Amino acid sequence: MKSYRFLLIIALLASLNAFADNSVAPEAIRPVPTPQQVEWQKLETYAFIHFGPNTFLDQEWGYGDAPASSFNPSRLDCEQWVQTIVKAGMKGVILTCKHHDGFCLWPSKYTDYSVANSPFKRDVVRELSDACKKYGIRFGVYLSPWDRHQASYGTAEYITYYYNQLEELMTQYGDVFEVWFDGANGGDGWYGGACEKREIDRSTYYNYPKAWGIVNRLQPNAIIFSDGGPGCRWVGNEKGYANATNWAFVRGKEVYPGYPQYQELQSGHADGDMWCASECDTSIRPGWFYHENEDDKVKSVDELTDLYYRSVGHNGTMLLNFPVNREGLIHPTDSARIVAWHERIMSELSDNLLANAKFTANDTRSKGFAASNMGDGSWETYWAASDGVTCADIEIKTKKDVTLNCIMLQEYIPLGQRVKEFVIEYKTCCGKWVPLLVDEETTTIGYKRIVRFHEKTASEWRIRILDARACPCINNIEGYYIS
Ligand code: FUL
Repeated sequence: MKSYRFLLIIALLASLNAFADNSVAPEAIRPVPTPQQVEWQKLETYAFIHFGPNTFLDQEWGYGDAPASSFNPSRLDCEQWVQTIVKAGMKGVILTCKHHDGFCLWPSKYTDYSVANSPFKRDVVRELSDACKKYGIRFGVYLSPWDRHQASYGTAEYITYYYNQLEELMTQYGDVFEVWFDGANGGDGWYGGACEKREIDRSTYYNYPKAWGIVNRLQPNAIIFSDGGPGCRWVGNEKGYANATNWAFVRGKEVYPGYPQYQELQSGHADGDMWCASECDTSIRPGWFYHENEDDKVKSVDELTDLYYRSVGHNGTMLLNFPVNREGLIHPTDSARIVAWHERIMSELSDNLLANAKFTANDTRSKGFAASNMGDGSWETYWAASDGVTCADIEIKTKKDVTLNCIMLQEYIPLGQRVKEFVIEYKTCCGKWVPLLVDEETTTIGYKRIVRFHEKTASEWRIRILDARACPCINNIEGYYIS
């Protein structure tokens, strides 16, 4: 058995280039993420903004018949949005450039139904993308395929219109980190566009592969969101959480925007062949758009904190919506709430009580670690078991007793998501290993798994990996006490 101080020594040796030997790295197990998907998942939290005529008409799904003059914010300030988002520790923002009502927040040259014909006139997409550049966060685009304004909706002409608008957004506003393809398309009895009878088959009408081709060509680093990716997937609910068991893959040929078995997306497909991690979207208020009567219904810090642990802590990302109000600002209650939430998360996860612990494993690869060349001259290190070993124990010893009620685990995902089942134990004073009391299943880990449990005090802990798709590769273990 090899003993080492987990990441510390590994990082030290890596920096000395003492083991720049790729032969120690396990083989990847498919599916694997692209480097862009890995970077995207590391963003962890980012914001959504819903804003448009609905804001002024107290609606959620506008019919596309509101006059452009209804859009008239009195003191819009995209920097105020971005400052709030930055203070909340979030790394990007996605704007509803066009929602289902078809109104465009930029002066699209393909329609007169846009800000250009509103009393407001200004290009909101420009102002937000500029603010993102100024404050160093990512900018993303939501462009609803479903359009209830365009008379051509339902015909091939609309598809050309949609692609043209996508091109405008992909070329005129700098780098885009994510493009949101909303699967919503009305329900039974809903009409799509001004003249459309509900006859389209959304799985073929939009020719999504072609739309995704436009994104790939013009914004090769952008992550494409839809129910089934290909970049990241909807989590199958709009409540902002993923299941504890959560695979970052789906059966690629099966899932499409509007996928009827969408509840499966809460856990992904264990036998999936396409990497497609989950994005957990929800709104800080009940609605996506602003409604004055929801000013006292903003999610509490407790609720938001719980959602963080069940999204980021369940191997997903957290996409939290702010309904910008009629002034064109994030409401002060929402700003204060999200900043308080960020402070709470920061304080709960700031003191890693396992930072100086000693980690040992009952199986390791020959050199006690593995290193992968990132292709840009840098190396990433992680603990990995020998090839063929799919259960292994990692023991953790602290110098003194510590009280923990939370452990964070991370897999080295560039080589695939591996762990299928694990249990966390502590050693009692009589030397007996006892499992911690966890209120949810301990199955998958993925990019990040945060396990909260009933607190225990001990100086010896262990992570028992009971089953994995291939030898486990773990690159981080931290422990916290959340008071
Ligand atoms: C849904 C839409 O119908 C809602 O209005 C909202 O935009 C949400 C994020 O996605 O599918």
